Amino acid sequence: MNTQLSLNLWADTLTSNLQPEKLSIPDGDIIFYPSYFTEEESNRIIQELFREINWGQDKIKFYGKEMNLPRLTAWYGDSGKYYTYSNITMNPIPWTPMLLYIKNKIETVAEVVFNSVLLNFYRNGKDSISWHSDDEPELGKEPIIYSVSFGGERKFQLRHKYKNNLEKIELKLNHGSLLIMQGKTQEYWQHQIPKTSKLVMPRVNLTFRIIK
Ligand SMILES: O=C(O)CCC(=O)C(=O)O
Ligand SMILES: [Mn+2]
Repeated sequence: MNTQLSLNLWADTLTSNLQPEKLSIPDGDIIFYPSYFTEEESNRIIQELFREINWGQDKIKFYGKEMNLPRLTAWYGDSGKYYTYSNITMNPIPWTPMLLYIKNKIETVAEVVFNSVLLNFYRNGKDSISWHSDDEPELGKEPIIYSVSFGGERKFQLRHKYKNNLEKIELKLNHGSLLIMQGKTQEYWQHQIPKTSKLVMPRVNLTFRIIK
């Protein structure tokens, strides 16, 4: 092995951190790995995702009016795993080698195998996703969602659906991080990425899911 390559591999093991942080929240189960992917690897991944993903502009009906979703999206996965989301039924595009690489890498800490991924591209601070739970019937009971982020850091907020006395929870989803939501999280909590007036870099988020 040449010296440069072995130094790079050594640097990679030093900066990738597989130590999870468990959030203690009532009625939910959330685990966060701030640097699941190294910075170098994350840079490589985001460049490829910008280039190769078939990003689309979906629309939603809001009070009878058609509006663009404030982000670009794409849906990849095993064939036949249809997914309905905001009244849009999506047919998955077959996995690319890069998506399979990310999927295999996160499955090393998962006890499940994912069969699909929803990708969101937040072009700037005006792009967002508003309060929702990932509780569509095709995800089954207690969905396991592995959410990977690359690019500009954005605020991720959680609020309890019924206990109004609980404070909102806020996390920063940074380049290379992995957020796991499982157990009763979707039943009791909603989450969002709010818009921001701060200057933020473009961001790609991938939520790996299991469609039953
Ligand atoms: O971009 C994110 O971190 C969250 C995306 C999300 O909640 C979703 O796609 O359901
Ligand atoms: Mn979600």
